[in-house]
Amino acid sequence: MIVTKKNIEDTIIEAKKHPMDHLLRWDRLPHVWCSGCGLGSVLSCFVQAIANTGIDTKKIAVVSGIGCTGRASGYLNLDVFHTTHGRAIPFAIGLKLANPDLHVIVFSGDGDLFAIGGNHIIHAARRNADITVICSNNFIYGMTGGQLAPTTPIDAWSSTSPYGNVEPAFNLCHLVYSAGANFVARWTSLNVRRLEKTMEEAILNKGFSFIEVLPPCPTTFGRRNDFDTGLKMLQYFNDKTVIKHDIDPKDAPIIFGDELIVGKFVDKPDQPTLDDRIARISVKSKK
Ligand SMILES: Cc1ncc(C[n+]2csc(CCOP(=O)(O)OP(=O)(O)O)c2C)c(N)n1
Ligand code: SF4
Repeated sequence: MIVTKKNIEDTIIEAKKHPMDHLLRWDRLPHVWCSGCGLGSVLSCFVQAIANTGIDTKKIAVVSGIGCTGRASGYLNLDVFHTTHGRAIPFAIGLKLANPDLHVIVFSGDGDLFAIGGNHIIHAARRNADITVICSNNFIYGMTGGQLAPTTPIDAWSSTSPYGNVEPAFNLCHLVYSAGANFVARWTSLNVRRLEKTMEEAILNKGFSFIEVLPPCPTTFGRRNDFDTGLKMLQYFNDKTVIKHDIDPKDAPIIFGDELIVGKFVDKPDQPTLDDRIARISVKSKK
């Protein structure tokens, strides 16, 4: 090949391409997330997991609510929906019921899914609706300035608990498991390989699959709670994380200062899903 300025430039452009480029919307970047925020790592695991599943991307839909986490859907080069506060789950269930061949994935924040959206998520789990939910739990309402969330650990500081939080936090994994979820896991954003693998499994699992991911939020949670850089929070995760698979999620509450239990807690793929039950009545009604 004759070496020209043009083909050197083409080679450089080619080398700069990332293998996951096709799953991202480059026209939407740079993203809005703060320096040190863990959401970029979580999104990176997510696109890699999608690629690993081998599912035709035309058969994937991603739904988010609002907040910093909710912005993730806008960066994906897939069929994505940035919905209203707390309504990602009913939107996702509607998509799945209308087109059962779709793999529908909800990617949203702890405030969005378990505060205003709390009623929807417990009923989606109760029905064992065949969707995947990835919940980024940064222990706070990030985007709106660090207000107390139902996940804020007891004693933690937030903009609306200036003397420390007096309310016990939800254990999200226990909540969805006790409601009926058949796949439940928790990782921090530091556990990238495990998180990626678990995301792949959750997307392929039939039934209500739930992954809680803990990313650092140095800006609104961290700076009020001695983790003013992303690195400090990651160091905390590194020091405190203990991996336990196949446990009852009730034994894995998040209490700051204690060991932080992560792992694939529940994987019971044989439970009938909402789709299975609907298919059964459609067969009966045809008789
Ligand atoms: C109906 C409604 N009420 C309030 C808001 C304001 N709001 C925007 S983001 C947000 C908090 C989101 O928290 P979380 O889901 O934990 O996401 P994070 O920003 O922490 O990733 C709230 C209350 C809104 N957008 N819509
Ligand atoms: S406020 Fe927190 S969650 Fe939101 S982008 Fe900044 S660091 Fe990330």
